[in-house]
Amino acid sequence: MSMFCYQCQEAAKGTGCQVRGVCGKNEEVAKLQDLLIYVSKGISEIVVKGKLEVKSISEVNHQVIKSLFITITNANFDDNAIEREIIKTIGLRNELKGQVSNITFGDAAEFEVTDRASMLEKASKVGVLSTENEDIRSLREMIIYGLKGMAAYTHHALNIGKEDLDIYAFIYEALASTLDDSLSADDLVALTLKTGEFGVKALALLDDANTSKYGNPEITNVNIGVRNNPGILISGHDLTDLEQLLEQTKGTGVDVYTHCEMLPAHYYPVFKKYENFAGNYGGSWWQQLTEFETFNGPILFTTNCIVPPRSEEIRKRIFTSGASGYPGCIHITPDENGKKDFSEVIEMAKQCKPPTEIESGSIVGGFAHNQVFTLADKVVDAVKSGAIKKFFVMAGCDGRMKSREYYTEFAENLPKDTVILTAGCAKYRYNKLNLGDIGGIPRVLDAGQCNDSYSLVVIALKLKEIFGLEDVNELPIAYNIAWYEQKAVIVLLALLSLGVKNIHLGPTLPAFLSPNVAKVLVEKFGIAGVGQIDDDIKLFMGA
Ligand code: SF4
Ligand code: SF3
Repeated sequence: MSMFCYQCQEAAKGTGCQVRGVCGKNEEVAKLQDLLIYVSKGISEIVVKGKLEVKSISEVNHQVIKSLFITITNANFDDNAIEREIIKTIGLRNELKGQVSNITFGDAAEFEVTDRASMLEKASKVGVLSTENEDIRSLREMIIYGLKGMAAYTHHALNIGKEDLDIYAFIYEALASTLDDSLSADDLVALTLKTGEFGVKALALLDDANTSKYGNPEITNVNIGVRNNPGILISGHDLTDLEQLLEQTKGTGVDVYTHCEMLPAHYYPVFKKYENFAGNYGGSWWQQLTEFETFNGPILFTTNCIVPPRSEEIRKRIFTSGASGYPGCIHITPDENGKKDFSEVIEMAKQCKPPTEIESGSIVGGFAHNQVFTLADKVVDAVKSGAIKKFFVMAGCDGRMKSREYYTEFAENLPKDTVILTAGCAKYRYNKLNLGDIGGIPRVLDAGQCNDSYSLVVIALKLKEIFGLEDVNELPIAYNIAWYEQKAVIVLLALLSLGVKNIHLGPTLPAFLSPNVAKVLVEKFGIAGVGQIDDDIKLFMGA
């Protein structure tokens, strides 16, 4: 076995990728990612045992969240970039050690590597399978994947200038705990739930960062056709990159289109003022292989999900920033003030043909908490009158497996008196279907990106209050969540920590759940997979 990774829903054979990732990650990248996580654990051990004050080590805080983010599925395939982060993190780790004395640390805090070969050799001893007990391994990895999602959201908030030191302190505590052989499975189950609690904090932090900077999302029709100017396609989740790109393209004759998880940017008032913010191009991340061909212009990835491009021509048009990276693609780094220079992307766009139209019309979204609260009376009346029988939270990720057709068919077959609440790229399975509305309320309410699943929680808690219920599970809301990468893991853990029960997770349960850990989730939280559409709908509707 040359590598082992089972962090995403596409893990080979439902157990783990062992030669090359289904995502396209090769052995070297997989191993370097393992080592980056390992050295981040080492730093965490020093911070925790050395009782270092989180507020006095901000460079380390930022490095650790960036490192976690880089290892998220489909974020960074660039071995050289990951190697640079390992070297940087080891340097920071060694400086930190200089601040403490008389403490013995483990190998993660002490090991040294000299070159790529020694990195790969070390990595092969410290990866996922280095934990022998399968239940401990399962819990450790679930915590780490939750932390990766948490770090991604925290990183976006940081880019907007918002931080919560308690989140960093928790990340250190949790990462250090994954090295601690004295912790039992019960201890790690408790830590998993605590990870969910901090997940809620991270989601709230990012929500506050986004809405305080860009305004509250509002109902918006987003054009899915094209204009006649050349365009830049921006993908991923980072709104600060989008803001800078829109500023720099103003008046250049180059339009900006969103792709995949960047679609919800259109819902924010601040971005609406840009006349060259043209619309959304294409569908979910995995459709990029064909859609980038017809887009014709440059593509800027601010985060995941990158699919290895099929041709040199496309690769040359891909730029990356932040935690994302791809070998041979230009990576745009910020200056000391956080400013990124996108002139190379803009100049390339000017030389390219305008995008080829692949669809036309518009899609509606912007149903985040603030907007939904303004519609609260209407929604409550519809529930009381029986016009709306049930809400279905269908948030999360999309993926390329055929089994994901389940979600389209599920949405199509839901009774007409139900409403889908969505967030994340999972929405592309049903956001272009004509599912109609109930008394003017669309049957698919899109809150935004995967992190805006937070909005769905805030809405649920508000409805609980309005209806005077004791328990959020008494609401007429069912949860049928699709997952793919690690941000969905933190969203799931956040929902569990808020007491949400009976969540269905698909299209398959995570490979990283050992049978015993899966049993705990089933018994404690009623977690279940998905089955046949008709049976599932009957089950959800309580028939
Ligand atoms: Fe496999 Fe997913 Fe890991 Fe990629 S991220 S190597 S597809 S388990
Ligand atoms: Fe999608 Fe990659 Fe997860 Fe933000 S873009 S949800 S998969």
